Amino acid sequence: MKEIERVIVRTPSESFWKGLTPGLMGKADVALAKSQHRSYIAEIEALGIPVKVLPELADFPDSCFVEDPAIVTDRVAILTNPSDKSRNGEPAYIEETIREIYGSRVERIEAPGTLEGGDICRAENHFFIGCSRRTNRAGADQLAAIVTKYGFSYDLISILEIDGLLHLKTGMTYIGDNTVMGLEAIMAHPAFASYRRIVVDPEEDYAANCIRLNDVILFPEGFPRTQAKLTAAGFKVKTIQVSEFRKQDGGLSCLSLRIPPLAF
Ligand code: CIR
Repeated sequence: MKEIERVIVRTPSESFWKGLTPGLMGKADVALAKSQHRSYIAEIEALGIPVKVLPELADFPDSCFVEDPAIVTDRVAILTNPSDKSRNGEPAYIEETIREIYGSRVERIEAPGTLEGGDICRAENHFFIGCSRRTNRAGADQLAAIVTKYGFSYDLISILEIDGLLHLKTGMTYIGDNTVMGLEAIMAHPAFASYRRIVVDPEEDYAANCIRLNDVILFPEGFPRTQAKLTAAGFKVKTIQVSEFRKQDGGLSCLSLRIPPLAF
């Protein structure tokens, strides 16, 4: 199955440790983050998927979390409007790369709407749009209108009640084959009722964010109980170390834009 044709990432810069985070897990080690990032790229390339590596941006400590400033689909790309001042300039730095691929098929979230890609989960022709402290209702409504225009359906999912959850995808992943995986509080939402649901182990919340790359699930190292659930459900899992990105509140999905074969 070929769902991802190419991937875009951005190298973490020396300022990486200064990014937004409550800091509960200590200060990130930049050298280790860079090395883990190289391994992330290597894992993707090993699957035969080409990776475009964008240069680091020292003025934007969180800019390696490239999933947040843009949303990519087979039909359109959307430049977002990150809510925090320190990240709000990031879409401008990825626009050229996005336009090289999507040409004029690029839409944009505008103020007063705010939206970050981490809140947006695509499941085939359907979008789960998270409303969070980063993605407000105006931003969610703008995205809903855009995806509808391009033939997708959607559900809005508020995560405001879930303590400490940054983005919707911090707490869930669509892993293909009509299956979602995530925190119990999210999996209980009626929008997921028609999916096969895998609840992450209560001690392993961080494992709720992973990525499916064609036939493989790239999964964070150190969460054996949830990993076992995925394996038991028939998924092929490959683990990777991402401790330094976790310290900055980022997961595996945040580190890349995964572009499917274009349908236009
Ligand atoms: C932030 O707070 O914006 C970054 N430190 C982490 C962003 C993680 N991105 C994501 O979940 N998509």
